Amino acid sequence: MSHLSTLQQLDSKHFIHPFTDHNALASAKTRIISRAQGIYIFEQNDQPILDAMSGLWCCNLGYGRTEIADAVSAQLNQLAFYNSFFQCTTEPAVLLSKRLSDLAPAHINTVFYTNSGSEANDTMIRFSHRYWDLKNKPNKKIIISRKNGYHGSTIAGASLGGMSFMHQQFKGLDYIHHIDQPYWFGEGGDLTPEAFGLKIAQQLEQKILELGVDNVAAFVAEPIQGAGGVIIPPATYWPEIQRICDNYDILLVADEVICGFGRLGTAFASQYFNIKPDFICFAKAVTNGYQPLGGVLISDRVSDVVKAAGDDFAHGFTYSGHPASCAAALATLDILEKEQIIERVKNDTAPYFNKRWQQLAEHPLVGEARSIGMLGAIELVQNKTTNARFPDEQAAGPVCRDKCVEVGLIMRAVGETMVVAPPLVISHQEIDDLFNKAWQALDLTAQQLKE
Ligand code: PXG
Repeated sequence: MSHLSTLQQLDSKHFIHPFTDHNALASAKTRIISRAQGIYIFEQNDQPILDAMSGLWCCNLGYGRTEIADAVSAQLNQLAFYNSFFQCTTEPAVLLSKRLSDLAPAHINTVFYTNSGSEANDTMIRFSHRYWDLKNKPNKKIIISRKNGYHGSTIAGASLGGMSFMHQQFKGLDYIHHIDQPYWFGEGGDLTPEAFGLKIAQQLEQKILELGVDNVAAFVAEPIQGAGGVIIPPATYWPEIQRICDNYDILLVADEVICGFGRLGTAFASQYFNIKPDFICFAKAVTNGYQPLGGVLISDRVSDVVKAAGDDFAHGFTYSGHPASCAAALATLDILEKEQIIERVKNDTAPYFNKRWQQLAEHPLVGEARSIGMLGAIELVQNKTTNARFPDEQAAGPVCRDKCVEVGLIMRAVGETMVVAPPLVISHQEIDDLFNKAWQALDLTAQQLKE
């Protein structure tokens, strides 16, 4: 038996994968990725596959970044671990806190570290509750989030998330409430995008009034929904959300686990949309995916109150501010700065990517091609005039995903929406490669669905 088959057998027997149908996996066999360079990943057979999902929305600087690997290695050799409890810390954790504060909007100057985006969202709930308790408003405990949002898979993260298929498998927290998503293509009906954006944002106001303003702590949303299908809200949406949060004194949380660190050509999407969140949740690209690290950036108005409380904020993880993860993040931020990646995305890479991506709208299978920064989505439809979908038994998304792999491209299928988040360092030529492969995969998908 080949080494590959042995690994696949062991995998099938011993490894429960996240978000995976194991019957389907057993018949398909796991694909084992063995190496990667630049924006390409390789399986055992050595065919390059263009990774238009940056790992899982995280390897924004591409693969093979020896500077990050070396920084982690040097830190592990000098001090592999020490905690940041009990009035201790380590140098990388301190330096990273300063760097992240500088990168964040001006009203944000402190950070709390976690190991993941899910824990970042748990942490922002802990901070929200603590803040309102300290402000003598102990009833403010409710968090409002959105249907089809994604905020992770801990109990709090999954409760915040609005994925109905996840809620069917566990009991969510009862103090989390959901409003609709600003998904114009799917749910906009006859409204213009602007009118729809306003209407959906105003659901927040209605929900606050329904639940009682004295009971609501915070509203959380991804600036652009990632896992939900790269849903770009109409231009009217974010200004109205900000107005409502200001008006009712509700904490605003931007979950930037996907949007942060240059994805939209700004350090954070909050700067792109000109919103003023009280918390920014981050993870993923902060280390270019090289080490697990997440956290919450906290506004001065919240952190001043929590710091001044006079007793412990009783929250933390063993690995909050792990020195090797912080060293990876520092090396990542060094590259972002040295190679001027955020500016390049804004002025060059994203405009070119957007131009090419929009051309996919001409394909017979595509009802809409939308993009912003270095995020793109296409809606697969059976009928381009009416935007009618394929019937369930024909579902185009999974077919298209497989066809992409066949032609050497990783795109993610979110139902009937294909999404990409390519590495920010992708060149024009590689964007052309991405476009050509996507078109080819769409042709093959159309052909298979016809048969
Ligand atoms: N918030 C957002 C906005 C995310 O996208 C998390 C929180 C949770 O982060 P952790 O590190 O706990 O996974 C995420 C994660 C997908 C997919 O299929 C997306 C994520 C994770 C796994 C799969 O698109 N996003």
